[in-house]
Amino acid sequence: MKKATAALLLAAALLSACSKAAPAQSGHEGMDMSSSDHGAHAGHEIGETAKAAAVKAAFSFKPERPQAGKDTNVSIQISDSAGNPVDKFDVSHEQQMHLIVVSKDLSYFEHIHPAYQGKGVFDVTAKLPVAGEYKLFADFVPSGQGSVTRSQWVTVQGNAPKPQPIQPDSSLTKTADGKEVTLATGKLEAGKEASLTFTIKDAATKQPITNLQPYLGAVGHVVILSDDAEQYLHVHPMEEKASGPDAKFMTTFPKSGVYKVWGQFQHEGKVFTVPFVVKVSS
Ligand SMILES: [Cu+2]
Repeated sequence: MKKATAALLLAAALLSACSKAAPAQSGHEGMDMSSSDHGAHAGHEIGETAKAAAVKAAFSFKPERPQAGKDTNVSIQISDSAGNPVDKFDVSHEQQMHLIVVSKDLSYFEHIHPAYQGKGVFDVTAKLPVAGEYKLFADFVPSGQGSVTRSQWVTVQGNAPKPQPIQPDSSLTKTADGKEVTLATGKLEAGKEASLTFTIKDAATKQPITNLQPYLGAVGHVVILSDDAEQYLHVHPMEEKASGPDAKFMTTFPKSGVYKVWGQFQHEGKVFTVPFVVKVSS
């Protein structure tokens, strides 16, 4: 009798554990950062070479449970399929690693550059402004292996603000830091090459800006995420040496759905970021 009860309890415990695990697996890689293999099973991006696909990234945070608005140290250990540190990285767009940090609702976006510390470890201080879930994307190039992207969810403790809905923009003209930026796209279809052209004007005078400065070695940078933060695209301009008012990018959206697009440009020594939300049809 006692045994039967114990078995039943165990079965119940297993069941509840399973039902808890299921949404985390289908939704995202899980927010519990205590486990170290999340980076590894975040999956490799389309187009990665076989060798690059075996590259693992283990993210760790200090403090282990990041606090809203406080400095969080993010450390990323890169290793190969055998678990040995990868210690040679190519510089891509002036940096050995690009790290994109977004909140789950994509209302928060940060693009920072972890510094290489040796032995496969990159390090950076990030600020996660409010409670809630965040996803980090590390972009890097292990020498001779092509570009790699690895991601990790992390939770900032506390009462998270209500997520902001991600809805396609009715107008693709935005103002940021005194610039008026218009995004022109052709028809956006999943799996087909799409062009994204940003045209930048002075918001006050409406004069085209023709002296954009190189930002990370190019006229601009574009990061694109699907609304569930599963599809990540880092796009570089067609003509890196352009200086405005147009900056043209080409990319291919892997699936249909809603995507957020951040364009980043530099003018008079200051980087500005303009977000757009677009819909990609099937
Ligand atoms: Cu970067």
